Amino acid sequence: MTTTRHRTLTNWGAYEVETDGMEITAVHPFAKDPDPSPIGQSLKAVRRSRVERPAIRESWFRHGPGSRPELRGREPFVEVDWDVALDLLASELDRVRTEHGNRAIFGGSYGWASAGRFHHAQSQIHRFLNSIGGYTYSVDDYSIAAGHVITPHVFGLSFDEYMDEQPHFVEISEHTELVVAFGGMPIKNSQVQYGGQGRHMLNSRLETCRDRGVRFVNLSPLAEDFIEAVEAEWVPVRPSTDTALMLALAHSLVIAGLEDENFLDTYCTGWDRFRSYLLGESDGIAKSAEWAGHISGVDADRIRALAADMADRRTLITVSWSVQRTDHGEQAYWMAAALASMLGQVGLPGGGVGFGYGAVGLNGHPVGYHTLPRLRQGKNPVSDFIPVARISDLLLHGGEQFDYDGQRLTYPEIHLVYWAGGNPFHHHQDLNRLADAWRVPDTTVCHEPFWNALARHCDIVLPATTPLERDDVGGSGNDDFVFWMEKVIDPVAEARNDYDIFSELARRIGAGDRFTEGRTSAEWIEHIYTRFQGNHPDYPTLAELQAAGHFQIPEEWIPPLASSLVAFRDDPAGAPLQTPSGRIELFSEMIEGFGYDDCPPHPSWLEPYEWLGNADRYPLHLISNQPKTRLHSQWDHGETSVNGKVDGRERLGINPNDAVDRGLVTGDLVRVFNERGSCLASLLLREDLMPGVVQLPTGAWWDPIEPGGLCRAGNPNVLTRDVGTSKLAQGPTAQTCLVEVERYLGEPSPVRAHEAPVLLSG
Ligand SMILES: Nc1nc2c(c(=O)[nH]1)N[C@H]1C(S)=C(S)[C@@H](COP(=O)(O)OP(=O)(O)OC[C@H]3O[C@@H](n4cnc5c(=O)[nH]c(N)nc54)[C@H](O)[C@@H]3O)O[C@H]1N2
Ligand SMILES: Nc1nc2c(c(=O)[nH]1)N[C@H]1C(S)=C(S)[C@@H](COP(=O)(O)OP(=O)(O)OC[C@H]3O[C@@H](n4cnc5c(=O)[nH]c(N)nc54)[C@H](O)[C@@H]3O)O[C@H]1N2
Ligand SMILES: [Mo]
Repeated sequence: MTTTRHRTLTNWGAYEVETDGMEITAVHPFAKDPDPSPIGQSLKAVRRSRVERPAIRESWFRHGPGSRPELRGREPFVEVDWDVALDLLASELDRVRTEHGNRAIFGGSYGWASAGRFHHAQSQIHRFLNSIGGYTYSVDDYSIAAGHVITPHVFGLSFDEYMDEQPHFVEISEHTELVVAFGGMPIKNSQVQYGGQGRHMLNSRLETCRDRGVRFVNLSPLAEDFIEAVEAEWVPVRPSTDTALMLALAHSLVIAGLEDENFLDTYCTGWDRFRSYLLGESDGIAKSAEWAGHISGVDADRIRALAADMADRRTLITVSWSVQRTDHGEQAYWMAAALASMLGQVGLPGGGVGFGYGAVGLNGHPVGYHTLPRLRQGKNPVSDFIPVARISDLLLHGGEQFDYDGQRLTYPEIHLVYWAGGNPFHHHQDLNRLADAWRVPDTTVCHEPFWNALARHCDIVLPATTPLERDDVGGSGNDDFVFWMEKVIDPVAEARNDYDIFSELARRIGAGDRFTEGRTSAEWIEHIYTRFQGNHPDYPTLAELQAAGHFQIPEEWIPPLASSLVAFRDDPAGAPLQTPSGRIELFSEMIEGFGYDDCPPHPSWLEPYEWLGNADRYPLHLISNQPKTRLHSQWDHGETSVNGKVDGRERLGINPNDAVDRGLVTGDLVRVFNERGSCLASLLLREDLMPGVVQLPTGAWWDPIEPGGLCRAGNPNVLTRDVGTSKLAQGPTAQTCLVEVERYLGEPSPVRAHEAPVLLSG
């Protein structure tokens, strides 16, 4: 058998993929990657579970838009020729925009899609929809929505700017003495980088820090949120209670007289108001170590000792993104900023507060997305938008008003939903509610390589290629490699590139030239690469990149980042922050002016809508964290993901005490449930999980037995609640969720998630 090898890039790293022309016979990690991710092995499943031909839901095909929407997700599909599908979709897009205006098209299309700068599905769909008059869009993301909105209010920087400025690896290893990590820095998460990465460095960088004497404290329900090698001290914290714990650390500083008065006076505003809340002067409740001990489950003496330690040395407070994916998630980030301000180390090397080190991998100096090749998306003439996680509300409450960051906005009435490169039936909370909301539009459309739950729920499903089936150039703003991504195999069955699908649709709607500018994919890749290289004459030409496969941007070519926090520290009057006061806002008059009952004007503890402190019928807190074995729902049918399951079902982690109470052992088939839904999982007893907490990773393809019924595969989003963090950010709150677990006594129905639906020929 002769095989060939081709370089590709994924969101979890670079690989050389070996093929006999049909199957992927082997996947070899990139030689320069010291710690490659096993997720790459799943690429061998490229021909399985594929959408092979354009498919249209039967009722929609026979009776037109809006027919029997309640059958979405369980009706057969009619397979049709590309021309039939494209003609139908083009005329439906035209009908909706003519009858209802472009705002009736929801094209937010949130999701991670695949690596590759040109074939990036979100860039393609947004450019296409802009070329035909625009669409209702979405803002922020599922990762850090609350962080995105609160950070500018506190630091006067966008969240992305803040992430660029926060202490980087070299600073931490050289200056930081103590890292106090809320939500840890899970190594599993650093496998992944939006856009791809050449090298996985978190492991070795954490070891370097340890060798230089940096001490780590892991404040998290899961010990596994740090690698063992750094010997982090594990302090189990009840989920969704971090704000209370941080308040008590702050209170302990004040009681011991350890807060940095000079920093608070010079660089912050609102310390008085906040201090009076901390001490209980404003509300009668001192936020003491004892008070927070009852809430968070952390011993009061431990809290006081940690506060003293933090004041005594160069301390970096880190907060994972998961911590703000909770009810009132804004407060945790704001409170972390307040605590760091009280230590007076913001703007000092290796001090202050930083967010998401597990997710972005204790990165070095970021290259910045702006410097990479990219496809311009054009201008969207429609001004309507939603905070990304309000998708079900949008569909259910068209015409009604909602709040967001000081604005009163109206949900437009949506008639058509169009998705390419994301999977709302993976990422959204309360999937049974989403399925109800999904019945509202006349038409739902997606481009998908695979028959996952999104594809099953659409009226028109167009088969898309994966990156293995096309050339591209790839790279990430958080990494210093640029890759040539080479096509490995021909498109599977009738799959087409998103670009080619949109080009055909645009042509039918009379926007062909606007969308394509007369270029083929290959010409576009050359165009965007050449434009990028034109700004950096030292970079290789496209031909040189293609020949070499990749290049690493030398450190000295990466422009130095101006740190506004350092400048502010040096000269608070001359280089003020871009907040209303020019300082770090521990009290925000602007937020006070919004008058939100669920987002007070200074960091505050607000009881989450459900948590271990008010657990009754559902006594266990569910953590649905990111999966070790895949990227979200991507390649769920691939070997790395499948090997992590039992009989096709996810494993639910539980503390042995909670298992004993329920008479359960490892390997038991259990039902996880609450009032919103239920799923099956295979039980796994874990000593490294705190009592009262269970853990089920995200990403199993949703596989309900019947509408609203038991999910056989173990998708945690049948259990999570679909409520925003607050009126400020309206972010998702997936990590705030109570459940109960019991042995499943029914006949275990086999998982069908990876099978295609019934397909009829057209
Ligand atoms: N319970 C719970 N839920 C969560 C989270 C949580 O912590 N807990 N985390 C949230 C977070 S942070 C995120 S970012 C989201 C992630 O949610 P998503 O980003 O929506 O999840 P993915 O599985 O990455 O979905 C990408 C989809 O794009 C498809 N795709 C890949 N490449 C291409 C392409 O080139 N073209 C086309 N047309 N399609 C392509 C894939 O097959 C897949 O279906 O999930 C969120 N959901
Ligand atoms: N392998 C892999 N890596 C990924 C992804 C993936 O799908 N697969 N997805 C990527 C994406 S899109 C994102 S946004 C990032 C997400 O990065 P994070 O948001 O940090 O990731 P999670 O895995 O959801 O959460 C990390 C840990 O936080 C802890 N935790 C949860 N809730 C709480 C809480 O209330 N308090 C405290 N103190 N700890 C809590 C849990 O123990 C959990 O293991 O990861 C990225 N990395
Ligand atoms: Mo994310």
